[in-house]
Amino acid sequence: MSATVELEPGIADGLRHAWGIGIHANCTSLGHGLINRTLLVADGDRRCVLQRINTNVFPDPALLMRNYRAVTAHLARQHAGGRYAYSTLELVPTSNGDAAAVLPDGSWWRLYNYVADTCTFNTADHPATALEAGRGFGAFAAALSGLDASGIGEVIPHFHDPERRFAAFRKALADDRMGRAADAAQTCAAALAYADVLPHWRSLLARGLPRRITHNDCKLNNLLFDAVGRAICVIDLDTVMPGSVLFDFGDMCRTMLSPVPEDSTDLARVGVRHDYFAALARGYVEGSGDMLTPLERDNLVFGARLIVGVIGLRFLTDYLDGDRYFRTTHPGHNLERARNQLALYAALTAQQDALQALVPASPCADERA
Ligand code: GN1
Ligand code: MG
Repeated sequence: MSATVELEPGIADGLRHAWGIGIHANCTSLGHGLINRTLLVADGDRRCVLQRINTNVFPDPALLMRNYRAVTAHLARQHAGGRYAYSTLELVPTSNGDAAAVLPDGSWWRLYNYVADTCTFNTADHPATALEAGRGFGAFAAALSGLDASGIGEVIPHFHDPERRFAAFRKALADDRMGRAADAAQTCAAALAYADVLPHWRSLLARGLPRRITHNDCKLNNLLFDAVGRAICVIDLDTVMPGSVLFDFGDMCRTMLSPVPEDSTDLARVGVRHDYFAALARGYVEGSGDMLTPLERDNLVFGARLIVGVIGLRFLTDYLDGDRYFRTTHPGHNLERARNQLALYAALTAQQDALQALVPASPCADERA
């Protein structure tokens, strides 16, 4: 059970006005997000999830909330029509009917339903979890394929763009503003190997890799499970925007193939479990129905390399830059995360062909070149 979090009086007042959250409400920290602040609010019998949006990371919170509304409304319609079997987050509007409350200090807050009797996992402990997660995120992607993309803005432009992430890393390394590059020399050398993925990425774009509305943060812990291990609800919809299924599949691989979490320093254990990959790929192909084109399906493992590498670069860039982006709990935390992810990237690279051979040949949508 997490400790009670005391809200500053100005914030508590603002939240009372916006949603009638009582002064006796009990707030505790929830989840493992590295960006937003998330609290579980228990107010009498009412339980809700309260989030403060990190406006350094999401500079246009109004756009973010418009997306959020469009996505949750679309998923709710799909669910009601029997086309999407999973639950959806439901925003609780403020007393003015707004999707979020902007408090006098400029902070942005939102409230949504708490999905009771569910839990999250940071790593998968059984291939059945990977199968279930693959199906859940696959169904989510398929459900979003019917959403009018013109209503969804890019909340963080170029979020998973490998070229830009690589360039940002090289700049941080050259600037070395905190004088940390020497400590991290070996990790930086490993990160430079990421240049290997760029030509193939460019070729996929040139060959018409579909741009779709994707989740863009498909970590295992962004899926709620019930007590018997069934996937119930996809959460953390902040980064839903135009992207590629390779990004989503990559994040799933990132958080389910290795037996240890992304910040484990036990690098000897970082690796790829083939039985988990087979289960995940099967689940994703099944869950997404006939959505995947052959180009997408044939590059799912490449997507894992792409995203694991991107996140390794982002952690390392943040370390070199003074830990200004990701929440850390101790000095060197981002460097530890980077080492872990770059070790996973190397394992995926070495095993790419064997893994891709495990992707089931599904009924694929026709190639749309
Ligand atoms: C961040 O806050 P959280 O944990 O949902 C990040 C993701 C990273 C992840 C690494 C907006 O997500 O891209 O994969 O940390 N989100 C943003 O754990 O940068
Ligand atoms: Mg997130």
